[in-house]
Amino acid sequence: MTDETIYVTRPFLPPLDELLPSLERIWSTRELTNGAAFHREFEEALAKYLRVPYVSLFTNATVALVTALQCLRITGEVITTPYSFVATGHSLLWNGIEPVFADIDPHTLTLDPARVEAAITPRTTAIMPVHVYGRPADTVGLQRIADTYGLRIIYDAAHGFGAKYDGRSLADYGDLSVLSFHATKVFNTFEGGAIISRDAQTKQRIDYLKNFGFAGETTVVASGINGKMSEFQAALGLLQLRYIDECIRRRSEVAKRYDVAFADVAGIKVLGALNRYVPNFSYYPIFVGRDYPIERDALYEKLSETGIHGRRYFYPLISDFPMYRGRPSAAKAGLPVAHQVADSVICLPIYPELSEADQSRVINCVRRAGA
Ligand code: T4K
Repeated sequence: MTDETIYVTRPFLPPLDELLPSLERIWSTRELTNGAAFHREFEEALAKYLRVPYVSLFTNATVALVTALQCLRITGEVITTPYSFVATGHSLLWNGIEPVFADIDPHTLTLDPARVEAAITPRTTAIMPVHVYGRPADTVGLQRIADTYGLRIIYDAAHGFGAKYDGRSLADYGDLSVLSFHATKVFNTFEGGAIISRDAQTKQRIDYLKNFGFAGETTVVASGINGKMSEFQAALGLLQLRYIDECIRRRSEVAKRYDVAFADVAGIKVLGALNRYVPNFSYYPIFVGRDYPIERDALYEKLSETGIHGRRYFYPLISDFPMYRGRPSAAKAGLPVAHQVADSVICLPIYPELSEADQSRVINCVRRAGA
């Protein structure tokens, strides 16, 4: 047994020698960025792999979220979830949009359509749900509300790469969808992200917006940002696509072992399978309940002392950070489910190269921590 630190995730990297031909091409062409050959190739390859209409690559998902909101000219109030990474809320603040928090559903762990409906005001223009841990939001319920009230939906699908719901990629829902390719994600290009759009005109606007608004050498049509993915990232992404199915398969093995190991542990709840859903096993959250002998934070500390870096994704809630907590919708009383979930979660290590021996250390710690 090893005593080395076990991290919540370790990025998968393809063999370096397989990347070298791409690097040589970049070195010889001197085309490093601004939508060159690898960028175009990767966009096409991704659209094909994910079976989505249009892909616009970005430097990361946060800039992609900011741009997605600008693309649809979203203003006023947007109803969003407190149970996410801060980037979800920050993308609204960066656009001068008022985030309105609604409580989550205990099964999807993201926006509960009934709570969304109750939060709508004349200033509401859009909904921003998250496919938490790469599991689907209530896409049907949320779309019904959006259609009834004339609202747009931008999905934060940062965790959703490779997951499918009802035979469609999770990135294929809503008006726009945003993926992350950050180092800690199922599919990584070091940093990276993408917006998935439905028609050529929308993709064109996104592509202007991510390139300062340039529509030609001397024409600027919008106050765009610099959100472009570099050629290095795109070349790496193309190579990563060869390995993604095997990565997800290996993650599924890890998840299966956890499922078996925790099935009889009183007070530890895990997320089960869902109908019509093909998971990507991006995270392995456990929820520590009252029947477990010690509290969530005590288990978290025990794991840390043993060299196991679990993460409390997502604790604290976005609504509890200083730039959000003064808002009426951030009050604890209105978000009971989100608080209960955030106070009980720990995400355990899961990644393709996690060894069985290391996973056993994690399992033993969780099984024995309360004993
Ligand atoms: N929306 C949602 C729902 C998101 O979860 C995120 C990002 C976004 C939007 C925004 O996407 P990006 O703009 O990032 O594309 C991490 C990530 O930085 C962040 O991307 C991610 N969500 C969030 C859930 O987790 P930290 O602060 O937990 O990362 P860090 O540095 O503590 O890394 C966690 C573990 O991963 C480390 O213990 C070790 C390992 N690791 C990490 C890195 C960066 C490595 O082994 N190698 C590495 O290079 O935020």
